[in-house]
Formats: sequence, C-alpha cells, structure tokens
Amino acid sequence: MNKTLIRICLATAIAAALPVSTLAQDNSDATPTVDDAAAFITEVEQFQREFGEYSARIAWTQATNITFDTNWLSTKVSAEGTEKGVAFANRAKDFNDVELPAEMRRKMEAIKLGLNLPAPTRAGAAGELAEINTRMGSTYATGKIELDGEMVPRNDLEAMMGTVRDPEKLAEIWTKWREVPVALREDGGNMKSDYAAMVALSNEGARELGFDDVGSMWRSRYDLPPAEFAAETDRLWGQIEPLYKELQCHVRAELNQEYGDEVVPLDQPIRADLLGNMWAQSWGNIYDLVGPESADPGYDLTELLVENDYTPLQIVETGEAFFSSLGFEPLPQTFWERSQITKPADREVVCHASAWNLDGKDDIRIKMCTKVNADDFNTVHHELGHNYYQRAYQDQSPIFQGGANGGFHEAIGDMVALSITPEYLQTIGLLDEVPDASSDLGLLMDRALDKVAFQPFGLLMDKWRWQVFSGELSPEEYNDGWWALRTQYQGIRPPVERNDSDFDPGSKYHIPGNVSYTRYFIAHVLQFQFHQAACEAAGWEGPLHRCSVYGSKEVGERFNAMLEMGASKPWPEALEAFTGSRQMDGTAMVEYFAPLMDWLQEQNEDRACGW
Ligand code: X8Z
Ligand code: ZN
Repeated sequence: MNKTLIRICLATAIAAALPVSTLAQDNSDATPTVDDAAAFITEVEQFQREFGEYSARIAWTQATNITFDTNWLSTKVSAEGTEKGVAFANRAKDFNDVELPAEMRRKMEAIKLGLNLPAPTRAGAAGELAEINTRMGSTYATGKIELDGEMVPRNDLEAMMGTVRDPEKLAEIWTKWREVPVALREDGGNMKSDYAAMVALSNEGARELGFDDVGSMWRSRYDLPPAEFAAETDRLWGQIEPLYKELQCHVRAELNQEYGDEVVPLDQPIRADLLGNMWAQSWGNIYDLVGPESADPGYDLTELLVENDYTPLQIVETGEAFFSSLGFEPLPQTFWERSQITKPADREVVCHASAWNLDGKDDIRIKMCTKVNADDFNTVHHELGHNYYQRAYQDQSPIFQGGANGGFHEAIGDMVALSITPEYLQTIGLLDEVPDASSDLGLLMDRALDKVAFQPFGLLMDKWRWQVFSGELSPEEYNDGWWALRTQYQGIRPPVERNDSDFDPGSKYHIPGNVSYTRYFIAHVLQFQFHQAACEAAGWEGPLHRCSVYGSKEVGERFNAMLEMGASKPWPEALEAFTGSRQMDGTAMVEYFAPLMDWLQEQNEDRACGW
C-alpha cells in the first residue's frame, strides 16, 4: 500500500520535471499490461536521454573544475538521478510477472539494475548518499602530500612510484599517500567514516530493491545469477593463477638481488612499494630490474616517446590513427575542443583517466592528465576504446547504451593496445629497428608485468567490497581484511605496519569513486580472447605477441559489429559475434604467455616459491 503511494508520488514528481506526454497511465489496481510496460520503458528512455545529458554536463564541469559550487551542483544532480532511478527500479518490479517480449524483458531487468549505488526511498537519503560520495571523490582527487617541502598531487606521486628506486623514499611516498583517506576533517569525519556510512545507506537501498546487498547487485550485472558470476571469476582466476605465481616468484628473486635480504626476504610476500606502482597493480615500470638480461628488446617505450619529443596531444592523435586504420571514422572536432588532455594549471580536477559521452551521440571526450610515458600511452588507447564503443552504440536505446558487460567496455582499447608491437612502433616511426625473435622473452615479460601482475589485484578489489557490503567485514576490520586479500592473492605486504584505523583501500580511486572493479579483471581475460580472434581474422600466423592488427579493415568491421550491439544482447552473443565463442576463457591469456611460463618455471626451479 505504502509502496504504491510512494510510486505515485514520485511518478507525479517526474511528470512535473518532464516536458513529455509519454508517462504510463497510473494503473495502481489493475494488473499491468504489455502496453503499460512499453509506455513505462518509453518514459524511462526519454528521461535517460534528457536527464542523462543534463547530469553528464554537470558531472563533467565538476570533474574538470572542482570547487565548492561544482561539488554542490554535482551532489544535487546525483541525488535527483538516484531518486528517480530508485523510483524507476521499483516500478520495473511491478512488471515481474508480466510476460514480455525478450527485448522488453531485458530493458526491465536493466532498469532494476540501473543504479550503481541505490539510496533508500526515505526522505533525505539520496541527498545524504550523494553528499558522502561527492566528498569522498573530491578528497581523493584533491589529495596532496608533503614531500621534501613541497605539496605533491597524486598524479605526480603515481609517476614517481614508477621511477624512484630508493626503498626509503618509496616507503615514504607510499605511506604518506595513505594518510589522505584517514585525515580528519573539522567535523571529525574522514574518508573511512564516509565509506562506512555509504555502505550502510546504499545497502539499505539495495535491500529495498530486493537485493541481498550492493555487492550482490553489482554481481547481478553479468547475465548470470550473482553466485554463479562469483564462481565464474574464481574459475578464470584458477586458469591464470599458476602463471601469476611463477611471475611473483621470479620478481621477488630479482628484487632480492637488487635490494638484498633485509628489504626483500625470500620467504615473505613482496613489499608493495617496490613494484613500480602506487598500488602494486601493474609492474611494467620495474622491467629494468626484473627483465631477462639475455632477451632485452632493446627499447623502452617511455624513452622512445621522450626522445621523439612526443606531446600528450600527439599521443592521443596516435591513438586515433590506430582506430582510423581499422576503418573507424575520425574523432569529431568537438573531441579535440572539449577534451581535457593535460592537467590544467589553475584549478583542481579529477586526474584519474576517464572517457565520456555527454549527449549519447557524438559529444565524446576524454579527461586525462596525460604524461609522456608508456603507462599513459596505453591509457590513452584504453580511454579511446571507451569513446569508440560509446559512439558505435549511440543508436541503441539509452537503456542499452553500455558495454555487453562492464568487462567488454574496459577491454576494447586494451585489445587495441595489445597491437602496440615493435613492428607497429616501427611503422609509425617511433622505433628504428625491430628486435629479432631472441627478444621475445623480454617482450613477453614486459607485457606480463602489466597484464598478468594485474589479475589478482583486479579480482581482490571487489572481493574486498563484496565482504564489506555483505557485512563480513566491519569498519574496524576493513584494513586487516584488505591486507588479508592483498597477501593471499598478490603475495605482497605493506612496507610499514598498518593498523585498524588505517583505510588503505581508500588510496585507490575506484574505492571512494565506487567504480566496481571486477570489470577490469574480466577485461584482462577478454582482451586476450579478442586479440587472439582479431589476429586470426587478420590471417596472422606468427606468435600472438608479435601480431598487430593495425590497418586491418576486416578486424575493424567485425569489431564494430560487436560494438554496435552495446548492451542490447546478453554478453555471450556479443562475444560470439567477434570471437566465435560464448565463453569467457583465460586460456587465450595463458597461451599468449606460454613461452614466458616455460622460462619462468626454469628460472624458479631451485627457488622456494610461495609466501
Ligand atoms: O581505471 C582505469 C581506467 C579508467 S576506466 C584508467 N583502469 C584501472 C585502474 O587504473 O586501476 C584501467 C586499468 C585498471
Ligand atoms: Zn576504462
């Protein structure tokens, strides 16, 4: 009874805000019909088109200029969107027992899952949740630490973690960046207390919608029951884990050679600050310390970019040229006018890279604080992949304007970046001489340090959140639980002692930003499946790590066929359209690295692996 009333009240509120006459009739007592469902879906689509653009423009304005006022606007529009999203999700439930054509049923299910973080329907809750989230996001984005008398932002610290080799300095940067999530505000709160409040509120919202908790809601987005999806991620991890363990063992031994027994004892997990990355999530930056001496590819992408005076803009143009070579239309002029490619000097922005479509059509942009290095060269391709995907599915219903699943969206640009081979770098004039086959192990090691090393991190980020949302971890246990997973899956440990008042997960963008992370784990599996299929389509016969699909219009066409589908079909259909398979499968990744696996096993033969 109450629910019906709330629904009618909110429907009225939406009607007032919408200049359209497509609202479904109020059928409070009658059993809803297929026509009612069609009218409801039209209403949601209309709302998503208009409000989506309005809220995206506010979100962009805030992310590229963080001030009191843009935070205020962003909070307000986020609360409005959440309230309406919750109302829509509740109304969609009313059609649960109505037999609908497959496409309408899929749209209804998507509407129920539409919100990233649902708020409870009680008055004020959506506003409170939005306020907490804006505060956490801007705390992260504007966080700075004092280093040698200067205040240094995260973007610069991240680059330093890749180049500094002094363990004391690394520990200092690592530890100080982790003070940001626990720094107390004047009101006595901090990111950690905000996070706990966010968990309680959004869980309450998820339960109102019929989910066990937010974690279960997030796991429901993969066309599988949530428990089956969790089992599927474990299955995929099981395929990759043996390779990761060999890699971890070898890297630890090499770091032991570099830093000695005291800093890198051979019977313990690796110190997290020594792996060339603020979060130890990808290790490509320490290639010089751990790569096979006998198989040096003879070049370093960062050095090539710097030597060739590449600018951030040129990096983006190079990325665009790759997609053009596959047959994609050039990026619109507005992309170049409106994107944020480098960090503005005069204001606070969200530096963490992202790709946007502001109007559901052609107003696509990236937002980065691009530096001229290999990491950002790859990230530019990653972001452009999002933009080309967004543009490809723009004619789908707004409800289907998304990836086949989150992992697909994250895998598109990464698949293209797997084609950045020495041969490709030579084609675009960055590299003079292509190394011969004796460098293959080096090339594979370089890739493995980024891609294989990433997988346990990609998995555990959400394992931690699933435990948090289910209540298995209380706020006092957040940090211990985090390190239990970091140690179990990655075999790493903190450089200094941690305690239960710390909030180390908060040092990673996607935690205060509430961006689910399993998508990246899935993407790392998919991108190797895509690459394998693409190379086959291009007629490539050599080793996969030497295959570049640059210039292949045929690959581009098949790729586009998958991208155009957006989220309109269950992901196995999209996967099948491009690869011929309906299964996510880690063996593509394992096969890609097979020669490296053999070599690692030889190297590790007399070492005591494990932690
Ligand atoms: O967040 C990102 C992208 C934006 S979707 C830059 N990535 C993850 C990360 O940085 O942690 C890409 C790889 C993993
Ligand atoms: Zn991404």
